[in-house]
Amino acid sequence: ETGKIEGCPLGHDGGVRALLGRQNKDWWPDQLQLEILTQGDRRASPMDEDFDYVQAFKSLDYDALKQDLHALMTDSQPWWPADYGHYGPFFIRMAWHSAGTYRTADGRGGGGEGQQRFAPLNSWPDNANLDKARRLLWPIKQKYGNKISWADLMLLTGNVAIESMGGPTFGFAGGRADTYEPQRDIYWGTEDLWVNEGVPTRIDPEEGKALENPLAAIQMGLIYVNPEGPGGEPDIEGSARDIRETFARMAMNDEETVALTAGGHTFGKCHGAGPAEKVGKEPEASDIAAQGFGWHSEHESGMGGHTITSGLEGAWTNTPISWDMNYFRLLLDYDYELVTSPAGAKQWQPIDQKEEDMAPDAHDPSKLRPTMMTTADLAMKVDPEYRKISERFRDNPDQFADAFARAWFKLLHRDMGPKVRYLGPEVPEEDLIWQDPVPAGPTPDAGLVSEMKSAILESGLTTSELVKAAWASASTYRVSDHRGGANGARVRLAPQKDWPVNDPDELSKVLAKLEDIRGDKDISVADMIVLGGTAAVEKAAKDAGFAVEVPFSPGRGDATDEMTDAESFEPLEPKADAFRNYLLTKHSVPTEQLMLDRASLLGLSIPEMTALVGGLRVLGANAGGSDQGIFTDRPGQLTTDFFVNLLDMRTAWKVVDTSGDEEFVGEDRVTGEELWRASRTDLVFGSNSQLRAVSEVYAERGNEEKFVRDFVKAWTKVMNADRFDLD
Ligand code: HEB
Repeated sequence: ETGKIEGCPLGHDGGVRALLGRQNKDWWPDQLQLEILTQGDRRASPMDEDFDYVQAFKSLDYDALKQDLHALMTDSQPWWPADYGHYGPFFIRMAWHSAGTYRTADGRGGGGEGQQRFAPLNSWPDNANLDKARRLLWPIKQKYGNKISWADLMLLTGNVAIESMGGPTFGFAGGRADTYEPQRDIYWGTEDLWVNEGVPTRIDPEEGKALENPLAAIQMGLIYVNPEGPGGEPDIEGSARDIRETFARMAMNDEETVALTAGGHTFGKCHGAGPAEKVGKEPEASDIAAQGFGWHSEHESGMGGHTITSGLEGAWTNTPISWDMNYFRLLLDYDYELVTSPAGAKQWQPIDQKEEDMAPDAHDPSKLRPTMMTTADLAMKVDPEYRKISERFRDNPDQFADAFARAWFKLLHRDMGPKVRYLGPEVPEEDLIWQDPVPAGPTPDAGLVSEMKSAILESGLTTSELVKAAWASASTYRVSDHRGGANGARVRLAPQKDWPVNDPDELSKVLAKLEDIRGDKDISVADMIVLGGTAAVEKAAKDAGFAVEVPFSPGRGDATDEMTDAESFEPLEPKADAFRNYLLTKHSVPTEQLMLDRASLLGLSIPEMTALVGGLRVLGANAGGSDQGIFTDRPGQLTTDFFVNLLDMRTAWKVVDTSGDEEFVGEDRVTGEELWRASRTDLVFGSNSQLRAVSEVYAERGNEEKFVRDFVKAWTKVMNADRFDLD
């Protein structure tokens, strides 16, 4: 059944594919199914419902925490002794693997929720033994409690580790609140097997196999690439190809990739002291007495000098706990030969290595060990582009340090969204283009807002036009990495202004008119766009007989092209948007599932999604002038007609022959007269039992006003989704 979605790299639908991919239940059938306790609005989180992590973090003694972390680095514990007496490298790997699951296609993954604590990530082969790294942190987590989340703590610890070994950092921001259950909306792939079980690699040029969207790892259970090379083969060029593709999906270019890999492997070592068969099951499959630990090893002491993690063995440099230039020196100055580690992994060893270039043994300073490189490391030397960068960095240590510090900062903060979400004393001043900066906007007073509102409503722009422009602007927001949204008015910049879903000609007309109305008044275009939609919704409610006030929070700013990395916005383009009844091309999953994905990225609940779809239909928000789903004879009024007519037994539905299964016609059961046209995302509100139950509520007599209230609430939530500056 995996064949269904392979080779259909359409992207943006990763969340719904989560339904098709392997889930924790499939991997670990015996795992406790705690979800039965999160049914019926019961929460998984033990925190008070009004717990506010931002406030809690603000009361943290940040310097004291950092001091404790510095002390922890060299406080070796007998149950997991530190290599070279320093846990720094181990913690850097923990932080990198926490952040490194981020992928640009859907913004999911990353270190923002502390998901490394939960399955499947806590048990991925690539995360082997990081259970111990997190456990080493427990006394500090326990000490500082609510004031520091696991998500922040894991990443900060990586930062402090770099500092404590003399490495360069660019700053650090807290602000990542923990979640208390595994993410269920993320798609990691459909494969039944993992990397350690011989799952095939996802990129295979010979078979014409490209990496499926939105995935960013090359085999199930890896963060990015296989260190031993594609599919475990020591093919250095192939490794370079895989690294380039996967790091691009983590939003990293070649320079950032070289800086990160070389900088990371300036520290620490690989662990493969003995045969891999000696290592027991991953944490999620381990014995109850192991208390969350996995990978129990029967190889001698199972720890310290006997540790087996990746199966590769050895340090990259002769100075594994200090920041210096030895990685590039050893990489570029020596020739390498393929050897096999004690665990049987393929790795590379310097030919005729001088004694002074060998690494100390991690647990017996009297011994020397040859250094090593993985196939992935040699890509930094063999690939022509990577090599140019490696040589430049070798010759310019300052450039290397700066590039590493910046790329590391980006790695850790890429999914945090706008800078207003950054907390703590180490937030860097400098604005970075990948933060999608938005300048502070003016704060128009109530008088000006109501003047603008009246002018917009008198301008001749229709409800449909105004609602569509506001929706186009705000609905790019994704809760996964907090990018997009109405702030910045990037809907008037490339590439968004040209997205087909936004009906570019109509949009540019509406935007020009709104700017015209604004004139030289002190209100941003971003505000005008949202205000237009908001005013139109308010009028539509009034026309339906309900006097409601639709909340409007001014204060947005306008970004410019210079502040916008246009290319980085491309993954945000909706290829399907149920809210506007838009489908560019048929996907490999049913269109109604794409609706769930977008709703999930907008952070909407089932009722919120339902109210928005039903409301937007009667307001005429469809893209491209489609008449699907407009089940009303009074469009432009905020009524429950969508639900009433959808659920009316007078209508019988059938698929329109030519559409595959995307378009339907609703006919009068008795006369055969055509009444309505509909898409799958319209009809699913009548066919799916759960969505039908919610639709019934909105179709019931007496709930017309409730619908208006619910719609307005959900609308406002989307309009303000990126307003982290509001309380
Ligand atoms: Fe790394 C380690 C691979 C990137 C940082 N790594 C490691 C290992 C391996 C790898 C195999 C070993 C493990 C054990 O323990 O055994 N990486 C890799 C790859 C890649 C990487 C393939 C892609 C290219 N890294 C990276 C980055 C970073 C890092 C980006 C950061 C920045 N690592 C690291 C560290 C370490 C490692 C620090 C060490 C750890 C210890 O020592 O414990």
